Order: sequence, then structure tokens, then C-alpha cells
Amino acid sequence: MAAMNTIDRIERAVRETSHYVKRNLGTHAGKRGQTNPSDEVQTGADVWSDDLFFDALAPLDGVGSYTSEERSETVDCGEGYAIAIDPLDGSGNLASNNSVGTIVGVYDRPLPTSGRDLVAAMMVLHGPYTTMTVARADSDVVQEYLLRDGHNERRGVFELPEDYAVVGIAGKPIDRSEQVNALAEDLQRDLKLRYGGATVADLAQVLEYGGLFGYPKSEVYPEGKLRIHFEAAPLAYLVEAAGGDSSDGQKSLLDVEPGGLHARTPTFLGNSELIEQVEAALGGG
Ligand code: FDP
Repeated sequence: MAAMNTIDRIERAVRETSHYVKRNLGTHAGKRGQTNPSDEVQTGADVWSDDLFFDALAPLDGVGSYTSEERSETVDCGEGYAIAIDPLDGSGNLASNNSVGTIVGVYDRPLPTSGRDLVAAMMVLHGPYTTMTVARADSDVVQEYLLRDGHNERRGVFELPEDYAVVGIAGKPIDRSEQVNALAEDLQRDLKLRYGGATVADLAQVLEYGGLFGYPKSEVYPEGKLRIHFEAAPLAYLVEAAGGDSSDGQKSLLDVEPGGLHARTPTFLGNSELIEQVEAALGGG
């Protein structure tokens, strides 16, 4: 058996921590009333899961730093890859007992940096069952695992279907631009509406059925809501590896240069034809 490399070790630590998170999530779902570095209210589960992932990932050989959506600063851990993590993506869904997940980006350069420096991206989805989807520079496939009872099984590989069926675009029409509203209306004419409020869960629908997920800029979020390092770039890496595309409205999300650790971007992920449609509609800004 080949020796484990650093990405194998990161993958294993994310899987094992995710098993534990899933089993204990309900006990930590209450609001705590503090805010994260993006000024959003954290749930107890955000802080709890961040501590768990930190304890599992920071000591690994080959991990050089740990940066989280829940911490203002990067924690230096030695020499090696820079980890960027959203430990509990979609935690606003906890109160209503809907899906949440985890997103991990592994960069081979210190942050801030663009998604072109990613060497792996992982997304865990806590739905009716827990899955983990992994794209790596050293693998040709986007692999999905089923995580159950402390055990992991290969469940299949993701390749975006040629046809597409679903669309989910975030935000209230009253806060979005006219161009975004026109695009959404157009797409919703022949695609099924799927928006649940956790990026990982909404993206899982796009990976499975084909389609488009979007979090555009709006009056509430003039730069978009999703963070480049922790959400947009790692998910773009996954989708592009699965044969799809990504965009901030003009270019691939992997080419967006973050102005800081918690910088945000408008985010569109999905089938190439739909991303072309997004850029044709919004390319002017
Ligand atoms: P949350 O704030 O609940 O952690 O990370 C931001 C995020 O969730 C995404 O997972 C999700 O897609 C989005 O915000 C939901 O935002 P809205 O409530 O504005 O739809």
C-alpha cells in the first residue's frame, strides 16, 4: 500500500471529524450571539466545529497554516499547505433542522491567494446521510464517499450531467439587480427551483442533476455573500474538476484575487452552458 501523503492525511482528518460532528450536531445548534469576522451571528455549532477541525488538522505533518471563516487571523502551524475552512457551512439552517456541511480548501501558498493555488477541495454534506466529495490535483476523478458508523465507502464519482434540471439563485428580488432578476426569471422558466440556504446542499443538487447555483451581489451584500477562500474557490475547484464551470459574473472563480482573508465574491457554479448564460447576462458588471 502506498504511503499516505499530506492530502491523504487531511482527507482522513476531515472524514473522522465529520463523523463526530454529525453525531453531536444537535447538542450544539443553539444561538450563541457572538459574531464571526464577517459580522454574522455565529451558532454554538460554528465555534464548536471550528475547534474540532482545528484540533484535527493543525497538528498534521505538512499543514503550514489554518484559516477559518470563524477566526479573524490565520494560525501558523509550521511548514506546508494552507488550509482554509468553513467548518459549518449553512449553519443558519440548523434552527429549522435542515442540511449543513463543511468546505475545505487546501492551498499550496499562504493566504490570501487565488483558487489557482488549490491542490485539493473537499465538501461534506450532512443530509439524511453524510457524504464527502473530494477533488485533488493528484486524481482525475471527483470522488464521493458515504460516511457511516465510523466507516467510509466509495459511493461514486461526480461528473456534471450534460443536461441540467435545477437552479437556485440566492437573495430577495427586491435586493438584486435587474440583470440578475431577468436571468433568474429566464432560467426558472424551464429549470426546477432548488434553493435551501446551505451552499453545500444546494451545490450537491447541481452536481447530481446538473444546473446552476448562484449567490449574486445584492444591496445587502454588495460584494456577494460567499467568501473566496472558504467557499467560492474550493467549490469552484470541485465543480470545474467535475466538468462544470464557475464564475463571479465575468471570469472563473479560480481567477478571483482575494483582497483579504475574508474577502467575498459573487458566486455562480454549474454547467458550462449556464455559466456562459450568466456571463452574457452579467458580464458588464
Ligand atoms: P450561513 O450564513 O447560514 O452559514 O456561508 C454562507 C451561507 O450560509 C451559505 O452556506 C448559504 O448558501 C448562504 O449563506 C445562505 O444565505 P441566505 O440566508 O442569504 O440565503
